[in-house]
Amino acid sequence: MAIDANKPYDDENIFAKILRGEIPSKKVYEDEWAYAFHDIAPQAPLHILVIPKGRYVSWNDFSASASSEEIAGFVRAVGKIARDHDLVEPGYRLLANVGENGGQEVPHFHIHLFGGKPLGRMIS
Ligand code: D5M
Repeated sequence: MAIDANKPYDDENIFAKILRGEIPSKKVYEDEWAYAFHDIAPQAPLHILVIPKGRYVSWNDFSASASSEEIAGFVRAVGKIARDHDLVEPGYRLLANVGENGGQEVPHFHIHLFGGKPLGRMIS
């Protein structure tokens, strides 16, 4: 079920637990700002989730409240993960679901990175 992105951050959400190491994940990258792991239900041959280490429910509060350093660190991490997976030449897709109409299910901001095949014009 889609979440209300305007609620306060819930420290018991599943990605918070992954960040704390309380539940397992297939990690592909980690630095000071970001943690990335394989999606549990991949929708493309490569489907990675990149999450900030900070406590943000969605793009709404991340874009409004994160420091410039944090935003830059996170964005650079997403780019590095794409390069490290040789996605620059074939291309890939980035997606962030936001709130109820966006179909967001996990209330910790995340970017989906899809790759590994031609993805068509859009995922809806
Ligand atoms: O997408 C939330 C995504 O999170 C969805 O593609 C499944 C994925 N997911 C949920 N639980 C896990 C665990 N435990 N590991 C890896 N991936 C997970 P949304 O944008 O919120 O709709």
